[in-house]
Amino acid sequence: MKILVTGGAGFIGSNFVRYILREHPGYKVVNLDKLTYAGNLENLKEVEGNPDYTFVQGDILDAKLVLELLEGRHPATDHRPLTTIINFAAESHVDRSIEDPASFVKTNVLGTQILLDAARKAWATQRAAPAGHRFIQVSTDEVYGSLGATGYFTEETSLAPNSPYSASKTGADLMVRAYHETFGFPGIITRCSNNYGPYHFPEKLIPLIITNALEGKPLPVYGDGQNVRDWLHVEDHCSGIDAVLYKGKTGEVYNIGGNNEWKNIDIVNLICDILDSRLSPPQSFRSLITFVKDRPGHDRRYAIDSSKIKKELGWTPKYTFEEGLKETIDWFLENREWWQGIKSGEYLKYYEKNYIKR
Ligand code: NAD
Ligand code: TDX
Repeated sequence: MKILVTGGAGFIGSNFVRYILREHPGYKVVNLDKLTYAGNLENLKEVEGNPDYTFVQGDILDAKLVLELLEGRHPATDHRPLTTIINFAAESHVDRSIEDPASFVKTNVLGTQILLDAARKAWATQRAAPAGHRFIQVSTDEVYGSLGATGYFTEETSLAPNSPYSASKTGADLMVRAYHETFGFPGIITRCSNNYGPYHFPEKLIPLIITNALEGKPLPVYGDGQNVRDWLHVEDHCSGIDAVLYKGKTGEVYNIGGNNEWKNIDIVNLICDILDSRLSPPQSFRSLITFVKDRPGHDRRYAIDSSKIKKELGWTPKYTFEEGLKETIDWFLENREWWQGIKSGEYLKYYEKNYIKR
């Protein structure tokens, strides 16, 4: 299989690149990533010399570059056409989307449409897709909006995004759907709940709380801390995408979730307790918890019904949350240089010096 992964230097994409090269030796993976603030080649050190892996720095909005890669005409690749696209590339942080919605529309909606068009051209798709070709759109449960105290998002739940981020992901999903309906394009959409795990960018709740605690900084909890998220280990998300890659039906949507709901304040307390047991500080890390102004339009509750992917594709998550969270906290304890570099801004200088050849 010859795969174009976009956004493979980010949190989930880099975990997926490592996962796929480990689980499927011989697969060829080309990673196209713009290396925004969230992209980090340190995440991919482990696969750097792997002959089955190629990194190309570039933008999914660059239609010419995407087509060159898909048709095997790009000089950095081995001149083989690529038959699969897994689109992770996105602006992914809700808070940033409130500050700057336009960049989310550009990358998430227009970027996805440009990828779809390039794939359509490269794969010469008219009403029927050539066998074995696949476009997987990595989407999110946030497209369904917010739940009340009960109920779950199924694949049939109507789309009701509440933030510019989730609206842009919804736009992308609808574009994938429209290409399937109109052109017979082999698109599949996955919608996953909140991920956590190694290489999670420290602007998101779990890594922010772990790293702020280790720095002795306040642990900001938005609003009353009662908002609920459904957390899944990133490796389990990767295995879900892998199942869809093999057995998913084109034109379908698959929800992926951990059946693991937590109130934000309970997660923050749990992280503090694990850190207390690991580091025995003079005062509990809980003393750093600070309630702050709520996020505007803050979705109250997400909860995913993932029975379809379980029943139809045989996927099951492997991690329990307690085990996965402890492992993740240990990863952040052992990889201080990684997150300290990002948080101090030193990483940017390091990265410009080492990676960007202008
Ligand atoms: P991330 O922000 O950590 O990584 C995004 C990556 O995309 C970065 O490497 C960045 O450099 C790259 N990128 C951004 N714009 C680009 C462009 N124009 N061209 C090429 N590359 C570009 O995000 P993440 O948390 O790893 O999320 C990956 C995908 O999964 C996103 O599509 C997101 O919507 C989706 N998702 C995330 C979660 C979650 O909990 N993090 C849950 C469900 C779905
Ligand atoms: O400092 C914080 N304090 C806080 O209380 C931050 C950063 C977040 N929160 C709250 C907001 C949310 O209720 O924690 C919850 C999780 O927040 P984020 O980590 O920002 O994630 P969320 O908004 O739920 O979106 C995430 O999951 C779905 C990803 O960022 C998206 O890319 C994904 O689609």
